[in-house]
Amino acid sequence: TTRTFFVGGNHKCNGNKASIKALVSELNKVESKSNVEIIIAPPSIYLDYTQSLVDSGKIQLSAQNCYSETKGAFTGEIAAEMVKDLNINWVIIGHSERRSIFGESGELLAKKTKHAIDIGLKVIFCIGEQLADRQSSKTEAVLSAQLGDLKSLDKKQWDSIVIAYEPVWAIGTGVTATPDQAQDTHKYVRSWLKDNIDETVAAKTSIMYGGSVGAANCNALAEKPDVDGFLVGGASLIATDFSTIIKSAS
Ligand code: G2H
Repeated sequence: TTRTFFVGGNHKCNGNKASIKALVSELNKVESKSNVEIIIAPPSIYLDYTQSLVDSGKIQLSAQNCYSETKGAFTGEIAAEMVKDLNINWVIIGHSERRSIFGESGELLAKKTKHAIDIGLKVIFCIGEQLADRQSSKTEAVLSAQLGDLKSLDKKQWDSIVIAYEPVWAIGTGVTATPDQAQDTHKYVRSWLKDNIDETVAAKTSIMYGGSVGAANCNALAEKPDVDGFLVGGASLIATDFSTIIKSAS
C-alpha cells in the first residue's frame, strides 16, 4: 500500500535508564524500509532521556498518555504542551489499559485527542473490543462507538491520527488475532472511516494492529492489505524481537 507502515513500541510501565540505553543503542542500528516509521513510547519520566539517545532520523518518540488541559491543578498528569515542549510529536490515547484500569471514558479520550491535535501532536488512537464483545458478535458495534467518540474532530484533524486496533483479549495474553481476524476488523475500521468521515481519510489513515505481536507472528499479519503497522508491548522491550517486527513491514 502507499500508507505509512508504523511500528510502535509501547513500553507501558517498564524499564529504567539502563534498559532504555541498551535497547536504544540496538534500535539505532536497525535498517528499515523507506515507508516505515518507528515510534517508541517509554514512560513519560524517561522521554527526555530517551530523546537524548535515539537517532532522531530513524526513531521518533511518543508519550503513552497526556491530559486534556493545558496546565493547572491536575496532580500526576502531563500536558500535551509538555510533550511538545520536549520536541516529541506523538501521544498514545485510549489504550485499553487507560480505559479499563484507569476508567477513562470515551468523552475524556475525545477531549484529550482533540486537544493534543490542536496543539500539534499526532495521536495513536487505540480501539478494541473485549472477549465477550467478540463472542457475542458486538465487535463492530464497540469499534463504531469508540471511533464515534471522535465525532467532534474536523476532517482535517484526521490527518494527525493513526488508529491502533488492539483486541483486548489479545493484549499481553500471548493470544494474537489471526491474520484473517485482523484483516477483517481493519477492513471494517476502514469502511467506518469511509462512511463516517470520508473516502480520502479512509484510504490514507494507517491502522496498526496490537495485541501480543511478536517476532513469530508479525510477518503473516504484515502481509494483510489493511494492516499498516503494529503497536507492540512486551516484544518492544526486546531489541532483537522489535527489530524483527520492524523488518516485517510490507
Ligand atoms: C497491546 C500491546 C501494546 P502486548 O497493549 O500496546 O501490548 O504486545 O504486550 O500485547
